[in-house]
Amino acid sequence: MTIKLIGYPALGPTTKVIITLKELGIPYELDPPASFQSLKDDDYIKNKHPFGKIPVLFDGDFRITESRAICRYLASKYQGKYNDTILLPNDVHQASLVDQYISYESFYYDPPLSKIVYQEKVAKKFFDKDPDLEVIKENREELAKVLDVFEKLLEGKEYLNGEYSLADLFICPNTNYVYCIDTHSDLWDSRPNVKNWWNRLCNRDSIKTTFEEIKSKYNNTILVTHDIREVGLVEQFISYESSYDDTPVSKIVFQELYVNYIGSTLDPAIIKQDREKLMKF
Ligand SMILES: N[C@@H](CCC(=O)N[C@@H](CS)C(=O)NCC(=O)O)C(=O)O
Repeated sequence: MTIKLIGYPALGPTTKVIITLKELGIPYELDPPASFQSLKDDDYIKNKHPFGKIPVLFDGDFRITESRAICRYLASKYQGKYNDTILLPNDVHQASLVDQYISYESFYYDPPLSKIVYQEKVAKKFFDKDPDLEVIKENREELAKVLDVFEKLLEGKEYLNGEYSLADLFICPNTNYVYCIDTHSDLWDSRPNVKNWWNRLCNRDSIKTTFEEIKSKYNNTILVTHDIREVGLVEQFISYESSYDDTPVSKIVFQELYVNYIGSTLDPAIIKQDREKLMKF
């Protein structure tokens, strides 16, 4: 049974799941939602994600939401099935340590990073707001402190838990967004252990190809296939078209083309009136 992933590949949580699927060699189908607004439809909330979010994964009848939970599920069920990659160790102590690093990632590393992503990549594009330089500065400082700790944690190790795991994988999507901004890459590059770790991660096949796809298809912008503003604007223009423009056009079409067929006579006053309306639009 093919695994179906609902999400937009260039958005961090969906990217995490895609990297996990690739790491484990699991075949899957991507099913991007019709629009961001559709995530709030009753049907979507009832049958896909109760908070109206992406990603959502279906494995046959089994449905699971939330990127980290999805990736853990995939590793627990499929690791070892299609290749030898291990993302969650079988040993209970090692697995618990991976959970510990995931917790560092979720609660210390990701929050300041996400705030920088929001200011740099989302505020202008989606809300037409200039990035708040004070927020960026504060969160850079916070992230720098976290990276100082990571620098020590990575001493003598290739990955956070020694061996590569979900903890390393989870940091990749948002780090990629911020690292690609020239004014922020120093945060990683100025710390030798962190820098080597990040380079090692970027050279993994699954991560490299995923980032290359995001760069070539989406130019490292947060959302491109279904840009929230473009979708909103298209819907707005459809509404203009059906509510305003189409009404006088339809009346002229009726007068000019159909009245003959129904044995009636053309009414020049209606045509004149609707031509005037149409010109205003
Ligand atoms: N904790 C969730 C976060 C999911 C999330 O916030 N997804 C965003 C896209 S990156 C979303 O669906 N936003 C739609 C909305 O909030 O309306 C996860 O890791 O899956």
